[in-house]
Amino acid sequence: MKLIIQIPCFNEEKTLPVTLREIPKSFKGVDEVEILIIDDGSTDQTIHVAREHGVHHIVKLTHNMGLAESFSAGIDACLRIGADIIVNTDGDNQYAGGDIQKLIDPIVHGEADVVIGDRQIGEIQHFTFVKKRLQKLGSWVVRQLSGTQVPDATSGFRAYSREAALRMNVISKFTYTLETVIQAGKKKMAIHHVPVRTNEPLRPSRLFRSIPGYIKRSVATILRIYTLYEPLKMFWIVGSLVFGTGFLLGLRYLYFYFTKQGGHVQSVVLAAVLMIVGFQIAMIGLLADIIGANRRLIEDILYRIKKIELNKKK
Ligand SMILES: Nc1nc2c(ncn2[C@@H]2O[C@H](COP(=O)(O)OP(=O)(O)O)[C@@H](O)[C@H]2O)c(=O)[nH]1
Ligand SMILES: [Mg+2]
Repeated sequence: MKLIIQIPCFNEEKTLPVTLREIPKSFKGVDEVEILIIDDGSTDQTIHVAREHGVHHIVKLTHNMGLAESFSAGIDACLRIGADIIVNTDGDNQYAGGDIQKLIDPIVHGEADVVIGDRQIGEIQHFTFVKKRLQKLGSWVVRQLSGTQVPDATSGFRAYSREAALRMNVISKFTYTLETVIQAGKKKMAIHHVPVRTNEPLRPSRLFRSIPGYIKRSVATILRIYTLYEPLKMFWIVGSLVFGTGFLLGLRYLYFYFTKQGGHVQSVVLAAVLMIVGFQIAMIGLLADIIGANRRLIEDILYRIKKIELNKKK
């Protein structure tokens, strides 16, 4: 068993040494441990610091591509290097390196494909009240949509089995955390969660800068990914709402027509328009569903190609 711990880094020269120091050198059930950092176009000495501290692999992106791209680049590299388990942690030592064993245990024992470290948000002192509420709400929405029990969906402290990593395709540019949970749920992977400890912050969060921006991007990501996996449901819900509004308006018109000697012709026009548009939205859902079937086939081909590619190298 080979474990690779990947750390996405963007200008982490100050905190990376602490993060690396906290990571144990060996783990139960694992023969080899290697560390990989993804340098997302850092302008500081991150790479130099990483080399000095004995990081085994460095994936260097030439300019800042964002966390989601870095995560995918890291997963690709880990698979090529032959990882059987991939752990992702942050470069600011937010997560306790000492809990990596807990994170990988369910995968080592063959019980899980994905294990998510639960920070137990309610107990973190330095999170503001609003941040706690938002994270909890976000996790609740993701649980409903993904059909999983993940308590902390935005946690970046996770372990993936090789199979799970091969099947994962990150599409969004902003956050991979929510997307991968929904994907894993929809692909019926076994997702476990374990309580993990967090450390005091060494610097302020860079991903959670402004509340409205964070909400906007999270909602957009969740909606997009959910639509990707359940296009029929999504379009039918929107279509039925529009159609239903038109239908009720039509009934109202008929009521006035028969009881009060005539309604307004404008409401008939509006009712008809809404019903037609609503119906068409629902029909687009069918089209999206057919396209979705193709995506599933393409994903399966991608999975097989990755496997062939990687087996050749081994
Ligand atoms: N690749 C990449 N990583 C980033 C970027 N911004 C933050 N990170 C990394 O993402 C992780 C979490 O970032 P952080 O600012 O601590 O956000 P937090 O999760 O809200 O605490 C750290 O390992 C950062 O180095 C970015 O633009 N690109
Ligand atoms: Mg952090």
